[in-house]
Amino acid sequence: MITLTVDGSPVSVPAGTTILGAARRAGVRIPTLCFLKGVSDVGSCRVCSVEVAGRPGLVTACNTPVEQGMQVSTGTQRVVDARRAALGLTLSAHGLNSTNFCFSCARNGSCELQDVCREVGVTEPLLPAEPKRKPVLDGNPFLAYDPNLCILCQRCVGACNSFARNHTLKAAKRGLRTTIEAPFGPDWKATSCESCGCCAAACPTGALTLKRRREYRSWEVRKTLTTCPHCAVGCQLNLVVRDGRIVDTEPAFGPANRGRLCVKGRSGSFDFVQSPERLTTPLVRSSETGQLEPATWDEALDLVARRFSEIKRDFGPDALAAFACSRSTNEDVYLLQKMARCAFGTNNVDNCARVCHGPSVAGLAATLGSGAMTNPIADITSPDVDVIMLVGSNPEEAHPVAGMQIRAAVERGAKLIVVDPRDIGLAAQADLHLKLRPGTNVAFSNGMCHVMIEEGLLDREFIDSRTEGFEEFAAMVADYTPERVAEICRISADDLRAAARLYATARQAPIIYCLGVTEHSTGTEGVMSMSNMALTCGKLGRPGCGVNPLRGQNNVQGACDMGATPADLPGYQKVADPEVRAKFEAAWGVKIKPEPGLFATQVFHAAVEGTVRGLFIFGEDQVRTDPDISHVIRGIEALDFLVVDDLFLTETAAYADVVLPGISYAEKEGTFTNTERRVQRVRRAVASPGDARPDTWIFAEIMRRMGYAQPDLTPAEIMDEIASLTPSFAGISHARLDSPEVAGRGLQWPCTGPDHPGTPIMHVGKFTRGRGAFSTATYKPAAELPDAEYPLMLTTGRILYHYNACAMTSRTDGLNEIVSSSFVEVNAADAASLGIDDGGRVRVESRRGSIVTTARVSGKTNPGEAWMPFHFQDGNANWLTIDSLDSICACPEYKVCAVRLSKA
Ligand SMILES: Nc1nc2c(c(=O)[nH]1)N[C@H]1C(S)=C(S)[C@@H](COP(=O)(O)OP(=O)(O)OC[C@H]3O[C@@H](n4cnc5c(=O)[nH]c(N)nc54)[C@H](O)[C@@H]3O)O[C@H]1N2
Ligand SMILES: Nc1nc2c(c(=O)[nH]1)N[C@H]1C(S)=C(S)[C@@H](COP(=O)(O)OP(=O)(O)OC[C@H]3O[C@@H](n4cnc5c(=O)[nH]c(N)nc54)[C@H](O)[C@@H]3O)O[C@H]1N2
Ligand code: SF4
Ligand code: SF4
Ligand code: SF4
Ligand SMILES: [Mo]
Repeated sequence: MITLTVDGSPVSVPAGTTILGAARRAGVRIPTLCFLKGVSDVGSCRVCSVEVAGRPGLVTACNTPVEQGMQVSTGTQRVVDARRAALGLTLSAHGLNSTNFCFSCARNGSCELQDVCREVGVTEPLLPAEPKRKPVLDGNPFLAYDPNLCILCQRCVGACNSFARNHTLKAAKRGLRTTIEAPFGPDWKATSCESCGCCAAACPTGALTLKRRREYRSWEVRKTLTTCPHCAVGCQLNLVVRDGRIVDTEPAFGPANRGRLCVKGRSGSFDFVQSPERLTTPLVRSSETGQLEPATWDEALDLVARRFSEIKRDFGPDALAAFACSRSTNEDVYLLQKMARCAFGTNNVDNCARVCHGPSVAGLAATLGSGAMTNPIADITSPDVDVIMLVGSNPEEAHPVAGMQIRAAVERGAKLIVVDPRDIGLAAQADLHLKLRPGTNVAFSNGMCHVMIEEGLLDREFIDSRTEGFEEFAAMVADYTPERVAEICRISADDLRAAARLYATARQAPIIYCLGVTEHSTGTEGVMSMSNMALTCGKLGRPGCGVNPLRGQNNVQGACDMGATPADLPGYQKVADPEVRAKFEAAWGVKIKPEPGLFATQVFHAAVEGTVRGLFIFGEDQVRTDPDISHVIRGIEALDFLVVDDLFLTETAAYADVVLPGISYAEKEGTFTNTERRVQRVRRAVASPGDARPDTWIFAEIMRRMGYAQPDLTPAEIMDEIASLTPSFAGISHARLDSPEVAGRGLQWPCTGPDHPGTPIMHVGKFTRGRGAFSTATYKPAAELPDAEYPLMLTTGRILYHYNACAMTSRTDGLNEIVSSSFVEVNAADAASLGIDDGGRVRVESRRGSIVTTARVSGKTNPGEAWMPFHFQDGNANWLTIDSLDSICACPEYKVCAVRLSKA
């Protein structure tokens, strides 16, 4: 600790604290302008200048560290004069003149330059403003840079470099002048800018802004704190509302994002809410026209209840099934599964985790006892982490705010191992990139463990005290010599050895993985292999370690936690367990079947066979997102009765007998659970459109009309019911989440009582299942390998700017402007031999279907391998993908199928 005085008051602070920090601690306010905590402390504006006894010149408080015995004065005449002069100069650079004044500026009223000038009492520029106007750069769909208003404080540069870690913005020297090189001109697309807007959020003036900022003034709006509706990072943001319309977003300081947002959260999270294409009234298929026609809620709900009841009576409850929406709240999902179990009477209920991280739930439960991310994002990207191993995960595009924090960890010195068949962005920063053949993860990780065991890099004490099954496992991996694995995975044996050494010898090293591991016919085995690596070298139950699936949808963790799965009631309590059933039967007043229901991916097969006849789809678009679309359509057409509850008339909804308009996250109260098991609040910011109704209201109405007396409960009351039945949620309530104690950090389950603080790191001291279990899964090739007829291996995935079937992101024009149509990435060698040019149209065919799309020729994939996103309907990859399913939990093999390419 260092003791100093600020304006005569003594204060003690840790070494390394700045004068500004010490003054704040002492309760002394020093005005600042260019300073932004954690983002920028270049000291360029000199507004924070202070006097230090014994030093000739003034020093900038924001970046000068304290020293023992320092005497700081913040209000002497010399300081005040200097501060006013500095601000006067800044105001001159700000270029206010007859064509350019505060009234016309987007930030008028929320400008930090205005604020600090008022505080310091500066009203005039020191020098006359330059008359010459520089052009405004506004080629980017979301962002604009007006150099005339720029005060060269460099906060934007700091935000891009140290916050977004994207290094797109630069401060350059032109002679004596500093200039900001902001790439928002006509050729902005050629830069690495991700349009995240972190720079605009940091700019204190109206120089670098979101264009939409021009449309409102700060005094006209109110803000609602909520959770991003896209990916499972769970960024906290404010929806900015004027006159009942969302006009903007602002980042909040949530535990996972700490002030950051990506382009989808910042700019893609509200246009869909107020899109004119939203469903506003129930639709019922007319027996006369065969078309979906508007209907009243009574007509629609009575029909739904009558048809489902008839199917139940004639074919039994298991002829019904329901799919839950992982984009919606925990409270919605809980009630949906309750509808399936209490009104339908079936365990045929599932959610999109089936096609996504179902293998994580199953594989981690089998090896560790709990199917969730073991450590928080801040922990696995902290400065203490030595090595990050990223397997089949592209966080810069799919979990961008986690990606920013991974980039930061790597820039701070963490080593990075990327295990991915493609040159994802992070591969360029990797110390080792194992560009393995898709579908070979189990061989890779068996090889890793082989090397760890062979070279004595294992943690014997951890293995002995905390795991079981090691001897059998070690015997199995003995066959996976680096040379054999290198051949299977098409990587170098030396790289494999190097990766094993790097990972095993690190003190803190998390495995972060995603769909490159799960979406395979051997996905669950792939996940168990991730556990094997961590168990072998004792990297579990400790900070900065663990096995960390980045979950996909904003609330897919929650959808699984809430029991929208065929074998589990809420909190992974097994339907097969008589005690569990007895508890729920007593609470719900119904009998629950002991047999697990069908997996979602089995339901369309069952429909074709005639065993499932009625289906309720809540917020999923399988006709775009399930593998082998032709098969999905056959299943859907075979159903007697299909109900879709969505925000939009999706491809799937177009096949429905009844379409029900639900409401979006911005129109409801509730909670989402992010990938860190963190339950966070979702809050109503605006009214819902037309006659759209809360999804919970819809489910309760159907339940009642089918004869189950479900009371109308508020989302807070539903959470209380969840807590009363689910030990791991027992301490969670809306009241507690809104309380000052918890607000802003949420609660990470397990949270077993009202005083339980939640659980940031799992498996500390003991695994949820007792001992960690090694898996002895051996490598099995993917279900469909390339052959003479279909010689290329196709793998599919995501890009930054669009989300799944684009139901939501396609309503934002700026995102569509950046990219809005399908493409396939082909290796240059394959393209050359097929006569395919970059940008040319190509036909892609598999045994299941054929599409035409645009070729992107590069070296991103290996020869013999192609990659495409599945977002775009103009060439949807899912006409091609195969519905071969994971043998344990029925996840489809989206990541491998065989195709052929030809010039179209
Ligand atoms: N922008 C955006 N973000 C999203 C989504 C979105 O649609 N758009 N969707 C959300 C959802 S639902 C999910 S589940 C997540 C998914 O997030 P991710 O899983 O990160 O995304 P993907 O692009 O599907 O696949 C990740 C990587 O797996 C690699 N891969 C393919 N096959 C293999 C293999 O056999 N082995 C290995 N090691 N790697 C392989 C691919 O090359 C790819 O880089 O993203 C979420 N976030
Ligand atoms: N080829 C290929 N295909 C894939 C994948 C892949 O990697 N490759 N990934 C798979 C994965 S991981 C996933 S998760 C699936 C995703 O597949 P889906 O779940 O089918 O895709 P989404 O586009 O997220 O669909 C969500 C729907 O919910 C609606 N919705 C959102 N919020 C609400 C709400 O509050 N209430 C109501 N009623 N509706 C709401 C939206 O309008 C949208 O139509 O796609 C899978 N498909
Ligand atoms: S939008 Fe994001 S990536 Fe682009 S310049 Fe700004 S901070 Fe950098
Ligand atoms: S654009 Fe804004 S943040 Fe960047 S240097 Fe100019 S005034 Fe500062
Ligand atoms: S990283 Fe995910 S949660 Fe965060 S703003 Fe982007 S899409 Fe939303
Ligand atoms: Mo997903």
